[in-house]
Formats: sequence, C-alpha cells, structure tokens
Amino acid sequence: MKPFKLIFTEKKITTINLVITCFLFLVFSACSKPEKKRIINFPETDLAAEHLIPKPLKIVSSKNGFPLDAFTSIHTATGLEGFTEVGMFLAEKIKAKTGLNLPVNKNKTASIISINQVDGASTDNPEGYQLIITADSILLNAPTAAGAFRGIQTIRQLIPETSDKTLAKNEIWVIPTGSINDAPQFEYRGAMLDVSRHFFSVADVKKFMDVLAYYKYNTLHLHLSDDQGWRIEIKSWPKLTEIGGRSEVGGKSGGFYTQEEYTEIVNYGLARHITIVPEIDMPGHTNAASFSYPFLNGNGKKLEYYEGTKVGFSTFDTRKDTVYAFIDDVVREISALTPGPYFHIGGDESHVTKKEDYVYFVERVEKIVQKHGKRMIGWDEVATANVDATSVAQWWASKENAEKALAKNMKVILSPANKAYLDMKYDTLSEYGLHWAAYIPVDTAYIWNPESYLPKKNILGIEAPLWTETVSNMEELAYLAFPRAIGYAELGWTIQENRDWENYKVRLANQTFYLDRMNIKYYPSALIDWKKQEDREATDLMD
Ligand code: TNX
Repeated sequence: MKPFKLIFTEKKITTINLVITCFLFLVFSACSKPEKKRIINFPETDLAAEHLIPKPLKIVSSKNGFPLDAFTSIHTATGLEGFTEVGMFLAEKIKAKTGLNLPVNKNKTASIISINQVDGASTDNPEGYQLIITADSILLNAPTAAGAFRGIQTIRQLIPETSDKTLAKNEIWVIPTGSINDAPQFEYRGAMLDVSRHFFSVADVKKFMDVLAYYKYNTLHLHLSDDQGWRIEIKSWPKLTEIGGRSEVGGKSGGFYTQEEYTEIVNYGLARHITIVPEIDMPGHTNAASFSYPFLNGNGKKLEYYEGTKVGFSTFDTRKDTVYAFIDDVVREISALTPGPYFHIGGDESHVTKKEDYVYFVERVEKIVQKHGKRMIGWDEVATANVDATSVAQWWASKENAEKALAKNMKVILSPANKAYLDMKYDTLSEYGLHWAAYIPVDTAYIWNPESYLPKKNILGIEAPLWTETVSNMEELAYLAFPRAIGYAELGWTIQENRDWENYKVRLANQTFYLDRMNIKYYPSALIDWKKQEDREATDLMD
C-alpha cells in the first residue's frame, strides 16, 4: 500500500502543481501586456529631420514604425553615473507630452527604449550618440550620460504630436524607424542671461534652461554683476547684495540669488547637462559693487545707485591690494559653488580704466581665477593683456582682439554682436531690444558661418548673449530669445554642410507645438510659416 500511497501523493502534487501553474499562467496572461511579438502594420513613414533641431549628422530611414504606447518601458545602463537619471528624465517628458506613464528599469515589455553606455557610439565625441530604432526597440547608445541626454532630446522631438488610434486597440505614438548618428561640432554651446540689468527669478532661469536643454545647449552663462545690480550672495561681503542687490534698470527693487538659490540653479543645470558659467564683470561695470563698498571705486566720483543704461563709466581701483583681496573672496566663494570649469571675469568696456591699469588688473585676476581651480573667460578685450593660452576670449566686438587671442593660442567663443546678440531688435518694429550693433531678423541670426570668423580649431563654441536693459520678465525675455536661440543651437551643433536656411525654416515652423506647450511666447516672425494648433495631425503625417 505504501508505494501506491506515495505514487498517489506524487500524482496529487503534480496535479495541484499543474492547476496552480495553469492558474498562474491565466492570471499572468490576463494581467500582463500583450505577448512579446506584436504585429502592427505601420503605414510607411520616413525617419526624417522635419521636427529635429539641431539637425543631426546622419539619418538613415528604414520605413517602419516603433510603437510608443502603454506597453513601452525604458531601460538604462545601471551602476554608471547619470544614465538612470537620463531614463527618468525621458519618462517624465514622455508623460508630459503623451500622458503615458512608462516604467524605468522595471520589467521588460513589448517595446523598449534602451539607453546604453557604449564607448565611441557615434564618433569619439563625449556628447555624441547613436539611435537605432526598430519595430520593437529604440536603442540609444552613448559614451557618456551627457551624450545620452542629448540623444533623448532627439527621441522627444521624434514623438509625434498626436497618437494613432487606428493601428491597435490602444493609442500609439508612432516613431519612424531607422538610425541616427550624431555629435556636436563645437564643445561650447551657450546662451547668456544678464540678470543684473533686470533681475530674473530662479523659476525663470530654470524655464529658460528647460528650453535650452531641448535644443542641446550645454552652457548657460549668467551675467551676475553690473553697474545696475549685484546678484549673488557673497558671505564674506554681505553688503554686495544688501545694498548692491537693491537696484535695477528703471529703479525697481532688483533682487539677488542666495548661495542656496544659486546652487539650485547649478543643480538644475547639472540634471540637464548644462554647465553654469558665472560672470563677475570687472574692472568696469562695477558701480553696484563700489556703491556697496566704496573702497573698491577707482573713478573718483561720488557713488549712487545706477538705474540707467549707459555703459563704461565705472571702474575698480586697480592699484589697491585690498581690491584683489576682495576679488579673491568673491572668486573663491562662487567657484566653490560652481562645478563647471570656467569663471568669467567680464573685462569689457572699461572706458575709464587706464590701459596699463586694465592690463595689470586682468593679469592679476587671471591668477586669482586659476588659483581657485577655474579657467578664465573674458570679453575679447582681455586678449590685450598677457593672458595664458588656457584662458578664453569671447568675441563680441573686435576682430583685432580675437586675432590677439589666436596669437596667444587662446580658444575663442564667438558672440559677434551683429549676428549673435539676442538683445538686438529683429527689425524697426520690434517691441523690445536695442539696435546699436544691428537689426537681427531670424534669417540673419541663422545664416552665418562661424568658420568665416576663425579657423574651426580655434573656436571653442558659440554663445548667444541676452542683455536685459529692455526686458524685465519671462514673456519679454522669450520674445527676444525665441526663436533666434533655436537657430544658434543649430549653429553650435550642426556642421556647416548640413545647414541650410530653406530647410531650417520648415523645421523651425514645426517647433510651434513644443513652444506653445511650454508657454513660450516667441516672436512670430513673418519669415516663418508657423504651424497652427489645427495643423498638429497633418504635421505628423508629413513625416
Ligand atoms: C555691450 S557686450 C555690453 C553690455 C551691454 C550690451 C547691450 C558687452 C561685453 N558689453 O554691457 O549690455 O552691449 O547690447
């Protein structure tokens, strides 16, 4: 009897197992997403650059579709700095655009977006990336988290505005298949915001950075001090903000960032792979500092708040050691809060500083910047001093100064005012802006070749500065910055032979939907045939 009993028991167990297995299978199949292989018949769509800015290096289309939908999950390289964060960032942006809540690094699903670390993925550029899009996966390969971050901007731009409800029972955002190999042409792609002439809140700066990140900028230069206001807390010199932070153009209350707020901006940048370059403009443009601490003043005049827009009347006293002790504290405190490699010392328009004093000043301050572990950037005038090859000159006005910089083997950032200044009016009818350098309509801003200024090897990159004498809030900022800043993004990223105004114009027109979603009130230049909200579906079909 015993063996029989045993057999019976085994049988019973086996049967129970079977029942449980079947039950589990049924539960699993009912709960789980559709089986791995889904057959969806996509209409033939081309992977093209119609929605992409900056235009990538190389695109190959394979005329099928990838279904971005509720059955998509995101997977990233783990244990490597920054990759998981890039995946989470993408999930957040996909949610904002489509409402889809994609899991990150959880179970694999029917379609996957996989973000991987691959050395030399596209080129050997650290910000390069490669996208391989097939009917069930998007592989994003990049050597660094920064490269992966640039790559997910391309994915965001490839997601259509509207979903398709006819291909399956659920909504699908169809991404065309193919491959993209991409890398930037310049390592420095920046915008500058002058928060001194008018102060801008942390929230405004963050919003500006959101849009810059979408177009693959990697640098935001903050002009933190000028005659009209000092905008960053310096713990060892508190009057700089207590007194110097209280004014701005037009006399309004001004403002400043506490060190915690500045750190918040820096960290927001880090999450977007955007480096903050802090600028303390000196020895000119220093009325606010000297009004706070009169021993700094070198122009011999009685000090008061300055709320106008003239330039060139102020200077530090360049021959006092106490002035350099002050600068040492300022550079030390700001550098300690700034992970990026640069410190910008301004150095422009020091019209009331004697030439030899100016040169002496720049050379001494360069050493202070280096002592605190940073590389000095200065407006092109700094190249008139005997500065190191490691320092960088920012061309805004003078070819002659830029040539001096080249002779010293310095790298140059291109910001020629008549092409790249975001504060220049578009045309005579522009609501805001100045026009001392030029009127810069949207086409002029785009149609210029950085290499016609300097050999490529000497160009660190390009930067579009937004001086804020005439703008005081986000809406006015957006009017001057957009759409021109989008064109500068392409100038900094895309090689000359891939740039063409007629082609860019169409891609720019397609940015309406993103800019509207971001509530960015761009200047609706008549040169562009802007898409309208009712064109959303038609734009998707165009691809
Ligand atoms: C020149 S560009 C300046 C700024 C003004 C700007 C206005 C430069 C280095 N200096 O102080 O705000 O023009 O466009």
